[in-house]
Amino acid sequence: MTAKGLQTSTNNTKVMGILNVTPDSFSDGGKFSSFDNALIQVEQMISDGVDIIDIGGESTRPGAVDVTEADELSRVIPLLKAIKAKFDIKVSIDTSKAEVMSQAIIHGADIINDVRALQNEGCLTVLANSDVPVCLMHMQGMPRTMQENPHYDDVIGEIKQFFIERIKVCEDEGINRERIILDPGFGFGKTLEQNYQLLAQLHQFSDLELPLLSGTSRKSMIGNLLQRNVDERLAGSLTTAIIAAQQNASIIRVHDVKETVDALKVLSMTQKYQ
Ligand code: 9MG
Repeated sequence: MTAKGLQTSTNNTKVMGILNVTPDSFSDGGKFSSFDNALIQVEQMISDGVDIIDIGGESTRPGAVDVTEADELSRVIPLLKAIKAKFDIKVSIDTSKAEVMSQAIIHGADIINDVRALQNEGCLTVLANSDVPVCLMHMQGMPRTMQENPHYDDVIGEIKQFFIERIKVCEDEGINRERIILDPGFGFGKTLEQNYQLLAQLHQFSDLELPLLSGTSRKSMIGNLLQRNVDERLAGSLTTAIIAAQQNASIIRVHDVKETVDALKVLSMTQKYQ
């Protein structure tokens, strides 16, 4: 599979459903951290029209503490194997650890989603030795402290420069650009204003000619703007999904699959006549 195949010209945006398998899952209250519940959640997302399931065994929310490799492997790999055995669905593994990437690829992962853009030791080599697409996300700082004082002189320009550098590093290592997906990393070391500037100007990354992933679902950029708790952010999440899709985002990463699929279908119907 190449990531380039994910690129959209008219609206054919893919929906990536979030499956957090951490005890402190971001906004499902850890409801789906048990194995069986996770599989039920996958089945539901498939019937709701999901294109890709993104499994994450490390919490990357602001302030999150590190998880050991052994814990992450034990959370992610058995679930990946079970999903691949039971369902016909693409699976992305959200990890920054080389060993988790390696095991995930062996067990059939379709995409590696790395919020640290393959900057951790060994990650480039693992990807170079595979043919799996990879999502390179931008983050300023590290999850524990990234929201303390984010600063940019030019948020779009600096993120674009980061992408250009990481694409070059990947290509030099033998990961060709056809396998790369880019993600500006909403909420990862960005103020509220910077997040909305990024969302409004997502099209500015189009000249890199790679698929874009947008992940705003239920994030603080919505909660803080609207003064809504995490379970009250659906309208905000859908609005941001549509704004991203209108600028040709190829993948939207969401908690609320059914509602997002519906919203994208409505958008797609209007785009036929534009
Ligand atoms: C794991 N994770 C949490 N938020 C994310 C986002 O916005 N993008 C990507 N690629 N991964 C994310």
